Amino acid sequence: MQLEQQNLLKREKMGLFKNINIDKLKSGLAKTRSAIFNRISEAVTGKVKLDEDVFHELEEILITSDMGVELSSEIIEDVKRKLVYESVRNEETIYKVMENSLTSILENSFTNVEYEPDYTNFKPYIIVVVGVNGAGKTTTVGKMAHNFYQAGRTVIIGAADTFRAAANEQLEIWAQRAKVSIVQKGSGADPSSVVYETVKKAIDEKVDVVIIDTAGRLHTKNNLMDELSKIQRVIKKLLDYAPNDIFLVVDGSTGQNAIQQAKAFSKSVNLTGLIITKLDGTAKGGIVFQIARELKLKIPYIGVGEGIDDLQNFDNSLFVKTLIGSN
Ligand SMILES: Nc1nc2c(ncn2[C@@H]2O[C@H](COP(=O)(O)OP(=O)(O)OP(=O)(O)O)[C@@H](O)[C@H]2O)c(=O)[nH]1
Ligand SMILES: [Mg+2]
Repeated sequence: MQLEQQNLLKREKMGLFKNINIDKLKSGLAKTRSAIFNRISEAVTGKVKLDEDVFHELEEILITSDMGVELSSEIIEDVKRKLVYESVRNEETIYKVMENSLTSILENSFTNVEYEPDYTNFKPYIIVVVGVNGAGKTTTVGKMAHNFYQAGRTVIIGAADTFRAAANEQLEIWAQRAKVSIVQKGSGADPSSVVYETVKKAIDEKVDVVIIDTAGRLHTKNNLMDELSKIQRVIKKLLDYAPNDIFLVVDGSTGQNAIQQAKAFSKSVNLTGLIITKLDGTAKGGIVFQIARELKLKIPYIGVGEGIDDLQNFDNSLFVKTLIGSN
């Protein structure tokens, strides 16, 4: 048996592959974790009584991590209410109660926990990745392709960023790393034509997943946003159920702006989820809670580094545990 085929069988046996690595999450979220966890520890250690000053300090910590003024105050009120039922009110109890409060924010914001494309009913399953310049789209497409390949799926990447000359080369390198195929045309070609060819090839070759990379665009530029609507229409013409997912990639270190971007992109395409990247580079990972709460869009993945393995499946309770320490 060919080595490649053996590998494929091995990967298929693994079944539903989730890229969740607790150590990676921990190191990737270290900055936010220390901004929240270590500072809470400082705020409560040695305090005989948890008075208003302590709660005020806790609220400040949450605000500094970018959870927003309103949400932070709501969390602290919830923590206070929950603490009433705790017989021992020490540092450990504070963490437990906070973990509880933060997890429920995510749970109440979206029902998804486990993102898994429905390959059975939709083949090929089509994912389009959109976002402003430099958000991390191309990198995310490469990492996502790797995740699907690891799950034993066949993947084609469509290089619909025909705007920048270097974009093709960058995506091609990612396709090689992830061991998947790619469809590309010269720079300046109509992005929709690349999309058409990619989806057509996926149908002909019975490929499981298509991931389309698109050019970065300012969400305030109408003509560029129209181009995305056109891509969506072209896909639908070939497959009436598609695209299955349109993911907006947002840079986690840009804070509130992510929410504005999501609102603007939603006007041109039907966003189905958000991928928050570069959480490793920021101490303000609390933005994830604000984003989840305000947009109520699923978060299939988060980016916690530049490596191929650094696109981690998002899991509500694991995310909170990683930030608040009981992991
Ligand atoms: N630290 C870190 N860097 C990331 C992450 N995701 C992407 N990057 C980096 O962000 C930079 C921009 O990433 P790209 O993938 O090129 O972004 P893009 O959205 O495709 O950019 P345009 O196509 O120019 O709009 C690169 O240097 C990536 O390595 C992440 O999760 N963590
Ligand atoms: Mg790109």
